[in-house]
Amino acid sequence: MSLTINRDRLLSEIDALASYSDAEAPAVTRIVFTPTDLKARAWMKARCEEAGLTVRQDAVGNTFARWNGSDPAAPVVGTGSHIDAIPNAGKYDGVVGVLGGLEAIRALRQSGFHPKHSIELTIFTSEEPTRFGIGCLGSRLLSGTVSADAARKLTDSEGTALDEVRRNAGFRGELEEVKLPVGYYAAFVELHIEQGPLLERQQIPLGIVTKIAAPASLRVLIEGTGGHAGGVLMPDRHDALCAAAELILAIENAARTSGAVDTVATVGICEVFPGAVNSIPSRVRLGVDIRDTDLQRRGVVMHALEAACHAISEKRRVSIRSELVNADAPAECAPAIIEALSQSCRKHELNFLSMVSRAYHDSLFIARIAPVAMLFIPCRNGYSHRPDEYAAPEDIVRGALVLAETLAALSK
Ligand code: HGY
Ligand code: MN
Ligand code: MN
Repeated sequence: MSLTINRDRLLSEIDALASYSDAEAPAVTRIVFTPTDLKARAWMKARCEEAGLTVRQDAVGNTFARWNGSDPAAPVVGTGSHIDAIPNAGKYDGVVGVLGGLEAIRALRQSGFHPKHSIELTIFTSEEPTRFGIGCLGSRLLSGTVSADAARKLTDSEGTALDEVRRNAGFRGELEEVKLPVGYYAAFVELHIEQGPLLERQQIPLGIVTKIAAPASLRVLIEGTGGHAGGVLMPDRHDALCAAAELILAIENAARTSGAVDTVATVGICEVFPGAVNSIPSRVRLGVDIRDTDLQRRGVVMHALEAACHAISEKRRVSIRSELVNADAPAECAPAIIEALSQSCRKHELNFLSMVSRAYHDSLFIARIAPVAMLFIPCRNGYSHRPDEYAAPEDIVRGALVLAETLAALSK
């Protein structure tokens, strides 16, 4: 079987998809269920139908583009990723897995390959936590990791409920229908940029992911007394932003001193109220992201956060309340899928690095219901979630080629 990836088409489609953005190029912003996202979804659906795939969308907008295999009863071999993008992101995160997956399927169809298992490209809804505060909403619902009832309680930053937003976006049906039946997948493989510097540093063209780190996120509300920036003397202040500053540094310190490089913590959201230069901050909302490959170490950082909340609240006489949004287990990738990826790399005499993914992905949740592995390609300086995110054309093509080879091996 000789496989040819259509490089020009793949690269031009990545550029075309990037044009669906609410930010100035080269930045990409594509928040789930916004008009821009819906246009991008419609464009993706047309590309999949043009490629001869049958497309269905579920009640939360997960999109499945299927190439029917010769045995309709056989479990599906899946691939895919996401096309939503956080504010001021790049154009490769998620997109390489979706368009690279589509291109891999096209190359297999063109080569005359006929799968026994149906091969299905999935575009997962809301991989990014931007709109509803939790990552991987679509794959959590597909895998049953989040229940329909719990999902219905989610609201976006305007307070609009998920059900209302998705129905207005045209996705009908009940969230209960999203969960996939047991045994749906025979295998799932996700192609993604590394979002880290290791492959580039070690000059290795591909990464095979053996483990996906465990993400946790929390919201913290800090309330002080506020007041006039001139009239309130320093000893009388209960400044919510100064308390937040202490807490942020305590969180950073806990991650830095965990004893392992795999422990990371970020405060990516800091909303200050009332946000006037001459008014002492009375309320601060923080968004905290804590990850590790080891649950016990992650737990130590989360306990340190709680202890710091208590100590700072006492010392500064402000109220501090933390709310856990998610605390997920890590995922071990399946040896059989790792082996299939390794065989494909060897077949093309491509070196690869076995590695951990510190970013989370939809595969983290699909791993709850299927044997999963991921294939990484390098990204320049490891940059991601920034407009200068970049993957070289030859790396993208190599990733799609090895993915195609692997999908063929798994769907025979
Ligand atoms: O945050 C993550 O790891 C993913 O890129 N959403
Ligand atoms: Mn991302
Ligand atoms: Mn991603």
